[in-house]
Amino acid sequence: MNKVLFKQLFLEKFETMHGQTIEEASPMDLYMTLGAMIRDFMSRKWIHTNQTYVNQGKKQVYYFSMEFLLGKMMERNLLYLDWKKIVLEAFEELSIDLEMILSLEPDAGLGNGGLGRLAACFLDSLASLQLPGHGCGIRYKYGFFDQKIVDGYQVELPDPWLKHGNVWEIRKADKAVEVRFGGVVRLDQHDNKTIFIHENYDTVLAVPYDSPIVGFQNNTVNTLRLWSAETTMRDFDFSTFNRGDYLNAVKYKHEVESISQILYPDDQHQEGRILRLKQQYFLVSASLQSIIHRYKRKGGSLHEFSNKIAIHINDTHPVLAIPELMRILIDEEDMGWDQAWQLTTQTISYTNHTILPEALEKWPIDLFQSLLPRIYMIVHEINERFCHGLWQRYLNNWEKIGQMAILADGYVHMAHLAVVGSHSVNGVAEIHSEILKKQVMAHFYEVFPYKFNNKTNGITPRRWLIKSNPSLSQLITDTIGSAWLHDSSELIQLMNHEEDSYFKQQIFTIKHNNKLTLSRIIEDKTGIKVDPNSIFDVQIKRIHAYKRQMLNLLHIMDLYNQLRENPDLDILPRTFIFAGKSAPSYYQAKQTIKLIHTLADLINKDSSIKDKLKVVFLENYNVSLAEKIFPAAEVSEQISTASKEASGTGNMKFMMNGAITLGTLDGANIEIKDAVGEENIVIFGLTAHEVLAYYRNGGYSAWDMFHQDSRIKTILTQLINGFLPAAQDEFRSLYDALLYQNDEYFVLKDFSSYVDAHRRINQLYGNPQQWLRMSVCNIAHSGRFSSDRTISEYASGIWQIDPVYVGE
Ligand code: 26V
Repeated sequence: MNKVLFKQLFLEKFETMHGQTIEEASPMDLYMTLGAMIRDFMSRKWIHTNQTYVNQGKKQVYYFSMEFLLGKMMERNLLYLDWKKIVLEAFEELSIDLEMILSLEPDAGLGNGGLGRLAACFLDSLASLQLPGHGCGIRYKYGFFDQKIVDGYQVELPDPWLKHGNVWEIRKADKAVEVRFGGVVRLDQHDNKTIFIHENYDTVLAVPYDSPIVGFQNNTVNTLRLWSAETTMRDFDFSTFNRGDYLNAVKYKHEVESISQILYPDDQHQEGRILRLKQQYFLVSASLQSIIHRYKRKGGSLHEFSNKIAIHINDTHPVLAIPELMRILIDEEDMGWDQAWQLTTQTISYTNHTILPEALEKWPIDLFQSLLPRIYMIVHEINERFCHGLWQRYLNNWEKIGQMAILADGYVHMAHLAVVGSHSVNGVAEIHSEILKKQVMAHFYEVFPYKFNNKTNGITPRRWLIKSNPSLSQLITDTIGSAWLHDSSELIQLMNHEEDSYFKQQIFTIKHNNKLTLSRIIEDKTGIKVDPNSIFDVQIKRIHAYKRQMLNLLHIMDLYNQLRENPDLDILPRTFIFAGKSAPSYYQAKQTIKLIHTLADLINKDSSIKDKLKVVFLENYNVSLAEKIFPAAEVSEQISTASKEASGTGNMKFMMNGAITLGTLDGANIEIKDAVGEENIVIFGLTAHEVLAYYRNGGYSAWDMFHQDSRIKTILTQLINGFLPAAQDEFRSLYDALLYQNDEYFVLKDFSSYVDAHRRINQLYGNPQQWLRMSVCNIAHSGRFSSDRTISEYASGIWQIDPVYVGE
C-alpha cells in the first residue's frame, strides 16, 4: 500500500458504498469507508491464515470467555497493518482529520474489568506471536453500562455500541447452530445401550459474528467469534404464531433475544440469575458445536480431538464446556464415557481469577436441572464418579468429601467442576496461585497436584505503550533500536540509560507533555484546572471495598487536615485522579464515588490550601479513557488488601508508562517488586500472611485503631459530623463499615504505613534525577509483563501449540 493507491481506493470505496461524492460525506460515512477498506484488506490475509491452518493441520486453541473488553479497533488495525502513516498523509491531502474519524468509533466494551481486558490482550498476543488461537464469546447488544455522574452519584445508562453497525464483524448466518434449553430427557435402549432422548425443549438459534484479529505487522489473522441469540423461524412463525397467539409469539422472541442483550455488570458477586446461566450455556454449546462441525468437516477424527484442539475457559463462567463436550461425544458421537472423559479433560484447561468467596459461582440444583436437564445428568455422573474415588481415598471423611463435591448443599459448584474436568488449573500471579494451592483449593491440590500451575498475567505493549504513548515509544526506539517492538524483553536495554541525563530529560519532557494533555481532558470533562507540575497520583479500576479506594480517600482527608492547619506545609502539590465504575447494586461502592466527589468539591474550592491538593474523578472509565490516563500517571495506586487482588493488570500498564507503584504486597505487585528491586517501588501495609492470620485467628479491632491514632479518629468523625458538604448521614454506611463492621479490608490497620509510604513518594519525587531513574528502571523491566510472555507460557505449558507461519 502507498499513499497514492490508498487515496484512489478510498475514493472509489466511498462512492460505491455511499453512492455520492466525498464532498458530501459525513464523518461517520468516512469512518465506515475506512473501516470497510481495512476489513477488505484484512479479509485476504484472513482467508489465507485459515487455509494455512487447515493445510498444516496443527493444533489450535479456542479461548472461551464471557467477556472481551476490546476497546476501539481502527487505530489498532492501522498500526498493525502498518498503514497509519499512509492514511494520515492521504487524509491530510483530502482535508480529513484522522484523529476525529478515529474518535467516532465506539469502544467495544464487552467486559467488566480485568478479566475481560485480559482476554483482549491475549487475543492480541496470540495473533502477534503467530499462534493459531481464537476467541469465542457473546455479542452483547449492550456492553458495559455508560457511567454518568449526577450530583456526585453514579447513574447507569445503556451502551448501545452497535447503534451504527460494526464495521469489523461479519455475520455468518449459514454457520448458525441450535442451542436447547429446558424439556425432559427420556431413556431408551438401542443395540443394548441406554440412549438419552431430549424432548420438548426450547430452541435458541445461535448466529455467529466473526471479527478478524490481525497480528502486529505479520500475516496472521485469527478470529473472534461472538454469538448472537435469535429465534428459529420455525419456532417463531409456525408453532406459536400459527396458534393465533401473536402476543405470546412476540414475547417469546423477546425472551430468546434477551440471552445476548446485556453484559452482567457485577464482577465480584455471584447473582444466581437464570438468564446468566442461559448465557453461559449458550456460549459453550454454540462454540463447541461449531468447533466440532468444522473439525469433522475438515476430516478430523474425534479420537484425535485433544491433540488438535485445546479449549481454555476464562474463569468458571464457561465451565459448562465440560459437560457439553461430554454430551456431544456421548449422545451425538456415540462414544463411551471413559473415552469421552479422557478427551474432555485433555482438551480443557481453566484459569481462576478471583479468591473472593462471594464471587465463586454456584447454581441452585433445581434451577440448573430444569434449565439443562441432560447437562445436569452428566454433571451428576461426573460428581458420582469423582466422589466415588474420594470415598476410596478418604474412607469415611464425609466432611472433606462434602467440601469437594461438585453437587453439595443444593448447589452445583462450578469451580469444583472446573478442577475435576480439566487438565490444568492456573492462577494469575505467583502469590495467587500459591493461595489457591494452600488455601482455597487445598483439598483439590492434594488430589490433583499435577494440574496446578501459575501463569502471571500480562498486557499487550502494543495497545498500552506503542498506541497509547507514541512519543515514549519513539524515544525508546531512538534509544535502543526497534527490536523491542517485536520482543518486549528488549526493553531491558534501557537500563544502560538509567544514568543518562539527556535521556532522562526526554523522559521527563514526554511525561510532562502527557500530563498537559490529560490536564486539558480533565478541564474539558470536569471544569477542574489541575497543575501539570503537581504529582499525578492515580487510582483507576473498578470501585470495590477490597481495592480500598477508601484508604486513598482517608489519606487525602488527612493531608487536607494538615494543610488547613498549616498552609505552608512542606509537601509537593498533588493531583489525585480517580476513575472507575461501581456495580449498579453495590451501595458501598456507589457511596465511595459520592465521597470522592464530595471531597473534590470541598478541597478543590478551598483557596486556603494554595492549590497544593486537587481531587479529580473522571467519569465513564473505559479502555479509551485508560489509554489517555496511563501515559500521564506518575504514581500508581495498587493498594488492595494483601491476598485479595489475584493479579491486577493496571499495575503493569502504569509501570510500562514509567509510573512508580505505591502498593501492597498483593497480586502481581510482588513480581513487579522482584523485577525492579525494592528501591524502585514503594511498598506498604500488611502482608498476605498477616491478613490471612487475622482472618483465621481474629485479633483485629478497628476501634483500637480509632482510639490509638488521633488522625484516624479525626477523619472518621469528619465523615459523619457535618464537616463534609453533603447530607449529615450520607457517609454513615462507609463509617459503619470501617468501625461497626470491623473494617473487613484492614483500611485502618494499613493507614499509618500508607501515610508513611506517601511521605516516601514525596521525598523521591523531590529528587527529580532519582525519580526519573526509578521511572526508567520500571519501563525497562516491564517487558516481563507483556502478554506475549504470558501467552508463550500458556502455549507451551498448557495448550501445547506452536506458531504457524503464514506467508504473504
Ligand atoms: C464474576 C462475575 C460473577 C457473576 C456475575 C458476573 C461476573 C463477571 C465477572 C466475574 C469475574 C471477575 C473476576 C475478575 O475480573 N478478576 C480479575 O481478573 C484479573 C485478570 O486475571 C486480575 O488481574 C484481577 O486481579 C482480578 O480481580
